[in-house]
Amino acid sequence: KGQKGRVVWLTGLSGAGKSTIANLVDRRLHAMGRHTYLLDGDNVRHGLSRDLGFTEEDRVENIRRVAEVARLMADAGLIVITAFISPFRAERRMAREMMAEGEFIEVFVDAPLALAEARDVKGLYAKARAGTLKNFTGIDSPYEAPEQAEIVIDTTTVSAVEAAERIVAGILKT
Ligand code: GGZ
Repeated sequence: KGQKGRVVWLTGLSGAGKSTIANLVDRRLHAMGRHTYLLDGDNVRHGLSRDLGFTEEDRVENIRRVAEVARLMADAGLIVITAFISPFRAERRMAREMMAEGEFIEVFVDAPLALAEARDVKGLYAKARAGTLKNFTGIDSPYEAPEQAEIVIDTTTVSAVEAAERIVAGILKT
């Protein structure tokens, strides 16, 4: 019997750890024989959304496209894992409403701005503070934290591996 599609929607600041967790979830499900697909900036912003930047308008369009593609893939029976900042509640709600009840799992990868900024793995926060990178989430572009996420990962106390385990458990029980 084919598997039921799911969209596992990770949201959080740049540097919160979304991609790391998403990759772990993807690998773990794959190892269990599940058919998955990971959508993230690496495979979307260089292709499907290559014409888009980081203005509010462009982010809204980016997330709309990601949601539509995720829905198509979930319709085909895949467990789709998405890892985008997706800063706006309205667009996350739109993505949720495209899916059948229970097939959309929102995961808030919660990292305090101060922590993400202190790590600054790619040096983007420094550029945003210096004003050379505009519209940076958390600095001069908003992030609307989820209020109804199915899963909340407090990254100050939960490791990426543990986060992935919790998410996989959450997917398997629904
Ligand atoms: C936020 C930016 C920006 C601006 C480039 N604001 O940490 P990263 O580098 O690897 O992940 C961030 C990624 C965010 O793209 P998304 O497609 O997830 O954003 S959204 O959901 O809002 O459409 C960051 C990099 O792109 N980046 N400029 N101004 N992040």
